[in-house]
Amino acid sequence: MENRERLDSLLQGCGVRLWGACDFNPLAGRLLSCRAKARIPEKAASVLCAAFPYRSREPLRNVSYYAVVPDYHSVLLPVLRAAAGRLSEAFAGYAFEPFVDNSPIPEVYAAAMCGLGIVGDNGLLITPEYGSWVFLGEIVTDLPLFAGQQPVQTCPHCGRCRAACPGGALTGSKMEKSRCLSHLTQKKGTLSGEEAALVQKGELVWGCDRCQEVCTLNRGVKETDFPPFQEGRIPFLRTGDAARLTGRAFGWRPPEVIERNLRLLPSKDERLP
Ligand code: B12
Repeated sequence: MENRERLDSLLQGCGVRLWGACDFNPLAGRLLSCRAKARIPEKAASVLCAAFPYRSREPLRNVSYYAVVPDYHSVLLPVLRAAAGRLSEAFAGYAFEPFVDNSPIPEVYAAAMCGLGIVGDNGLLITPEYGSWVFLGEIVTDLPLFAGQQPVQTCPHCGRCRAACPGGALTGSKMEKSRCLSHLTQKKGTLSGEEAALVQKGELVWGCDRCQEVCTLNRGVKETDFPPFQEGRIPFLRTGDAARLTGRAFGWRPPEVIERNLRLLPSKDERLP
């Protein structure tokens, strides 16, 4: 890729260590519908994807690892905005738009096309260094960096994630969201009896990590060395915490959702000695 070294030093300077680039065109027909879609530059040509590791081992927790750390949207957007700003200065006349999660880009596939890792049967991007314990974000630009389709590699299909999924959400060719505990623990309102029973099969009052915990490619991977995710970690929530704590990934839902889950998993409301 032309400009690789220049881009690398610029992105590293902004705290973006793991990144890659791919052609926008193969993604154009697969964009997710969301309001942020309007921000995609008119003549989008390339996507710069970045991965940020977030996991440190937690001996005791009742929320999934992604919610232990400060809200990744608030952490990563400023990093990518700063990077986009530096890129605009370095490549005058081109547009650079950052996105995190709330993004029209199917981030897992885009990151795989950028060579950041492979796509697991659990639908997640698995990097060689940190496994799947990374958040993704990207900058879409009209600067041509890469043409053509880069192949997306997949995991060796060992079957562990499929077998371990508490809700059996990974049995078909697509993830069945309605049986995914991550989805159910985040769902607003009253859960049906079947949904509540599934939440009770899990261990966590927010999110689910089962398909990642059993993944063979996650064995022996490095813990996070990204400073914003090494601090401010809250692995355990008790009644009342969700309303009190701000700037967390669960903040986009009313606190009643976690309170409901704590009632479904009462033993998880007690901090063990
Ligand atoms: C909505 C969403 C969820 C929903 C639904 C997920 C789903 N798969 O339907 C719920 C709440 C369940 C969820 C759960 C989780 N999520 Co989520 N989620 C998203 C979000 C916002 C959109 C995903 C989406 O709706 N995809 C649409 C469906 C249709 O995608 P799909 O089934 O994969 O179909 C696409 C592919 O088939 C693709 N495709 C197939 N073949 C090919 C080939 C090529 C060449 C291309 C280009 C595309 C392509 O095209 C389809 C349409 O785009 C993304 C961020 C993003 N913008 O991508 C994060 C994201 C995927 N989630 C993330 C995380 C961390 C999680 C959890 C681990 C959180 C947790 N601990 O509980 C769990 C994991 C559950 C699991 N195993 O998937 C991370 C994943 C990071 C990683 N390492 O991969 C992301 C990327 C957020 C981020 N910015 O970091 N999530």
